[in-house]
Amino acid sequence: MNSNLIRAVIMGAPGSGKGTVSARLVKTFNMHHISSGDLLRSNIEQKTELGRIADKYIKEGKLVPDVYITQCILGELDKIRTSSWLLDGFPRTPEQAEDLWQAEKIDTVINLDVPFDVIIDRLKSRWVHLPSGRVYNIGFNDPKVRGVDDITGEPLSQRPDDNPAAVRKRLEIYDACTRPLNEYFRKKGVLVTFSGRTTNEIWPNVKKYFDGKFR
Ligand code: G5P
Ligand code: MG
Repeated sequence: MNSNLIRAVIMGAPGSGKGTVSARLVKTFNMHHISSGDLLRSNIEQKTELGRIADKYIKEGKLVPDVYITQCILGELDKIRTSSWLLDGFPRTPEQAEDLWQAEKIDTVINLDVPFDVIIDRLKSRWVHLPSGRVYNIGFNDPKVRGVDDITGEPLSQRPDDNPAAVRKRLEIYDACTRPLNEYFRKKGVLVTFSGRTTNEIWPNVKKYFDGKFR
C-alpha cells in the first residue's frame, strides 16, 4: 500500500462545518470524501432498503442504528483502497469507533470545536442541493442565484432535520454519544482539535496541520 495515502476522519457537532472544511481539504489534498449523512440521504432519494430504514431516524434527528451504517461505510472504504480518504460523520458511537479502528489504519482525527449558539444560528440559513450534497449558507457562501444550485441550476432545499426540534435532538445526541469519542481518539494519539466561531478562522489552522503532517 502507498504510504503517502492519507486516512483521516473529521468530527464535530452537527453544523460545526465538517462538510465545509471537508470540501476544502478534498480540493487541496486530493482525497475522496465519504460523508455518512450524504450517503444516507442519497439512499433515501433512491428509495433503497437502507434509505427506507434511515429516513425516519434522520427526520427525528436520531442516529441510524450502528449495524446498518457501519457495514455501509466500511463497504465504501473497501472500494477506494488505493486512494486517500476523509471520513465525515462516521464514527458517531463507541461501537462505530471501535469497528473502524479495528478495520482501518487512521492517521488523524480532526475535531471541529464550534460553540452551540453559533451552530443553531447557522443551521437556520442552510440550503442544500440534495443530489450532490453541495451546501450553501445565506450570508456565508450564498448561491450565485438565490434558491438555485450553482452547478446544475436545480432548486435548493432545506434539510428535513434542520428544523429546530431535530437540531435540538441532534445536539443532545452529539453531547451524549459522539463527543465522548474525542477521548477515545485522544488516547489512541490521533486527535487534533481546532476551535473557532467561523470556518474561515478554523481552516488556515487545519491546512497548516495537514501541510506539516502529509506534505
Ligand atoms: P450528517 O449529514 O452527518 P451532521 O448533523 O453531523 O449531519 P451537518 O448538519 O452535515 O452535520 P456539518 O457538515 O458539520 O453539518 O456542517 P456544514 O454543512 O459544513 O455547515 C453547516 C452550515 O453552516 C452550512 O450551511 C454551511 O454553509 C454553514 N457554514 C459553515 N461555516 C460557516 C461559517 O463560518 N459561517 C457561517 N455563517 N456559516 C457557515 O448526518 C445527518 C443524519 O444522518 C444520520 C443521523 O441521523 C444524522 O443526524 N447519520 C448517522 N447515524 C448514525 N451513525 C452515523 N455515523 C451517522 N451519520 C449520519
Ligand atoms: Mg455535513
